[in-house]
Order: sequence, then structure tokens, then C-alpha cells
Amino acid sequence: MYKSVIRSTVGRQLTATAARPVAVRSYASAHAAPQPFNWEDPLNAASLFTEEELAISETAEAYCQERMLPRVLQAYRDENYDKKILEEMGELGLLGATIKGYDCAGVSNVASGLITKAVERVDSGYRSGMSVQSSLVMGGIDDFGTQEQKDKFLPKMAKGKLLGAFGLTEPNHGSDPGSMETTAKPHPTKKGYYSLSGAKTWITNSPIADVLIVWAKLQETGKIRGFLVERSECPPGTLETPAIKDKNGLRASLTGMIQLDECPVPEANMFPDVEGLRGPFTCLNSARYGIAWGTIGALEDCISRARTYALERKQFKGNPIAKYQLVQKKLADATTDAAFGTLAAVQVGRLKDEGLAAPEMISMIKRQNCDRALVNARILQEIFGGNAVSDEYGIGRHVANLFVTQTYEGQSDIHALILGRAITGLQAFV
Ligand code: TGC
Ligand code: FAD
Repeated sequence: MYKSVIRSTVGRQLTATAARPVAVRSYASAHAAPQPFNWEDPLNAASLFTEEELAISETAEAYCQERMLPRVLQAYRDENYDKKILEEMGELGLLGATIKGYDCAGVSNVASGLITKAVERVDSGYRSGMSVQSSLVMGGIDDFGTQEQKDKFLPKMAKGKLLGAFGLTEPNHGSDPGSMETTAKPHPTKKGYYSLSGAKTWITNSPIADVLIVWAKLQETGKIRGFLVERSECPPGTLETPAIKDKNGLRASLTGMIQLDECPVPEANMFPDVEGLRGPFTCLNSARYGIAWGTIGALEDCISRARTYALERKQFKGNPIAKYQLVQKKLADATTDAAFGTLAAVQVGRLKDEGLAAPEMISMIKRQNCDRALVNARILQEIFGGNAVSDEYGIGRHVANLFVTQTYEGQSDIHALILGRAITGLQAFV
């Protein structure tokens, strides 16, 4: 069902007519008749989406609920990531969805946000796998790659046939990647090659990735450069990507290290023109924007699960606990934060499409939506009483995952400092 829908939606460029929000048209014709309150979309964000965006959202939601949701509980228990998921997403046109050309769909940033939200409604780990593939790796190649690099990697990545990882964080340098120790120097024996050495850690998808973007300092200049490391081309012993096991969050996503020991990488695999942290941070702008949407999807799932539970669970004279004011306040707070977070993400998405989104705007929505999703999910967990401890209710999984979302791609306090710097003009990092 979803396959045929996506073919008729994703893949087409938005036209000027299609890009008009649905509300603008219905407002004009219906003279703003009062709408009933919809707890699932309290501020009627749907009225801000184009028909194409709504169709893409429906397609993504159908795939995620019908195909991904049934797998997640066991995957989380087993700490297992089924990489076929990326192939399925590729078949539907969900990977690198904002990229134009190279078999990508070329949709708006809001459409891509809606896809991300649908995926994270199921699990942040599944969104993580997709974000790394789409925003960090395909986005990086699209922004900074040579024509040969784009032609070689993007079409296969769009189909989920080639998997990517993004290596910035190191064991000793997380919030401060500018101090990284991984180096690239001219290879001593292979002409036209760099030799990469160092270690990256906490890298999503690294154990299964075919192509790994590694950010390293050129030994000659001390400048950070990006390299496309192809696993199949690395001689034995020069690239290892061990998995990090026994995580207590994001268990349906694979995380690992990247260990490079004089790994030869052709000069042609270096991003030619970008140097310094502008390279990785530009990729992060898109991924952080996606997390701002995704975490609202996870929060909405928590709200829906908590509401259902509260309506069914009876305590004191057979009353559903949903009747009690303290329970209602929890639902009201969470629903308000989800609605505000969605509107903020739509606004930044529209600005991003126009090339008008400042990185600080993305820091603001990434921080706010991750923080509010985590706080509210944790409070909604209380509605389940003892059952919250059972993984079958799904709420504990979201809470554990949302801690990770608040931590990666810039921990929330780091985004506060980015905003503080923009507000005061004073740098807190040094
Ligand atoms: P700073 O002096 O601020 O900037 C250095 C250079 O970078 C440029 N820049 C940006 N460019 C584009 N977009 C942005 N958002 C940018 N932010 C900075 C800046 O203009 C400058 O350029 P140039 O040309 O003048 O050199 O650098 P700093 O070292 O002081 O940075 C401080 C800080 C804290 C802001 C930064 O280091 C930071 O954001 N730290 C957080 C680290 C982080 O986000 N790591 C993410 C790792 S990847 C990941 O977590 C993936 S998880 C994936 C998943 O599973 O979903
Ligand atoms: P630290 O930098 O050691 O920070 C620890 C604490 O100190 C934080 O609370 C931080 O806010 C605070 N702190 C640090 N500096 C300051 C300061 N100046 N002022 C105030 N407070 C400060 N990285 C990648 O490159 N690629 C990936 O694909 C990737 N995937 C990940 C997947 C998972 C599951 C996880 C957990 C992490 C992943 N990361 C990835 C790494 C992630 O980006 C880092 O964990 C994150 O940037 C924080 O770095 P750190 O863990 O070293 O913490």
C-alpha cells in the first residue's frame, strides 16, 4: 500500500501550488469555522503542511507503524539493528530525502522532518540509523563531495545498499571536537594516499558501515579535513569498527568505534574544499534539525500510550485514572510541549528551505525539543505505575532513548552555550 503511495508523492518536486499550505486554501473557503480540538494535533500543525507533505507523512507513518513497530521490542531486547530497515527506507525514497538528484526524492525540509518524526515515533534508534545515513553522510557528500564522490556514493546510499557512518567524536574529545587527535598525513609508501590514524567512539552504524566519513587533522597544517573511508578498500588491520555492547539506551541502533591504524585513504576520497569544523558542523545542522522533529514523534507516542493506559486503568471506586486531575495535568503539559515543539520545527524547516535558518535556531529547537521530550516522557512514565517497568508498555524504552538524544549531536547544555554566545557575544567555551 505505502509503496504505491510514496511513488506518487516522494520524488516529485514541490510546485508553487502544491507548496501552499492546506490551511490557506481551507481558511479562504470556509471562513475559519471553529475546529474541534484534536489532542493529537492541538494547534493544527497539519494546516501548515502542503498536500504533498501530508501525503509523504501518511506514507512514512504507514510504513513505520506496519513494518517497523512490530520489530522494535525484540530488536531492543536483543540489542540488534536490522540493516534491512535502511534498504526498506531506500525503496520508499525516505533516505537523503531533501537531496536533489542522485535518485533522492528532493522534498522540502518539513517533509523530511515529518518522515523523521514518523520513524522516531517507533524508536529513536531507528531514527538514528536513518539520520546518520541521510543527514550526516549523504548530506556531507552532497554538500562537500566532488562530482565523482557524489556519483559513486549517493545513488547507492539512497537505496540503502551502501551504509554510512560519521566519525567525529573521540574517546577524549566529545563536546570539544576541535581538539581531536586523529591525524592524516601523506602515506609513506603509497603515492596519492593519506595515512589515517586515531580512534573515534560512540559512532552510530560504524560496525556495519561500508563508507565512513572520518574527520581528521592534516598533520602538515593542523586543519580538520573530511575523508571517505571505504571499508572494502582498507588493508587488514588498518580499520576496525568494534561494536559497543550493553547500552542502556538506543539499543535498537548499532553503535561502535572506528579504529584507524595507518589506514591508507586515496586523496580522491578527501572532501576537496572544506576545512575546519565548518565541515562537520554543517552536516550536523541538518541532523540536529531532524532530531528536533524526531523527538516530538517519540513524545507523541508516549502521550498516546499514556492516554490509552490512563483511560483503561481503574483505581478508587472503578474510576479510570484519566479522571484524576494530576494525571490530566501530566497529559496537558506533554501535549502542550509537543504542539509547541512541532510549530517551532515547522518554522525552522520553512526558513531552512529558503536558506534563512541560522545554526542557532537549530540549536534552539534541538535543545528545547529533546529536553521537553525527555522531561515529559519521564513524567508520563509515572502514569503506568509498576507496569512502566515492563518493556511491553514501551514507555521506558522511549525514556532511555530520549536521554541519548539529549546527549548526542551536542549535549543540551552545549546548545545553551551556543545560544548564550549568540545572545551575549561572549564565548563560554574557552
Ligand atoms: P567554533 O569556533 O564555534 O566554530 C568553528 C568553525 O565552525 C563553524 N561553525 C559552524 N558552521 C556551520 N554550522 C554550524 N552550526 C557551525 N558552528 C560553528 C564556525 O563558523 C567556525 O568556522 P571557521 O571557518 O571560522 O573556522 O568552534 P568551537 O570549537 O568553539 O565549537 C564549540 C562548540 C561547543 C559549539 C562545538 O564544538 C559543538 O557544537 N560541540 C558539540 C559537538 C557535537 O555536536 N558533536 C556531535 C558528534 S556527531 C553525533 O553526535 C551524531 S549522533 C547521530 C545519531 O545517531 O543520530
Ligand atoms: P563530554 O564532552 O565529556 O561532556 C560531558 C558533560 O560535560 C556533558 O553534560 C556536557 O554538556 C558537559 N560539558 C562539556 N563541556 C562543557 C562546557 N564547556 N561547559 C559546560 N558543560 C560542559 N558521535 C559521532 O561523532 N558520531 C556518531 O554517530 C555518534 N553517535 C552516537 C550514538 C550514541 C548512542 C551516543 C551516546 C553518542 C554518539 N556520538 C556520536 C557521540 C556524541 O556526540 C557525544 O557523546 C556528545 O557530543 C557528548 O560528548 P561526550 O560524550 O564526550 O561528553
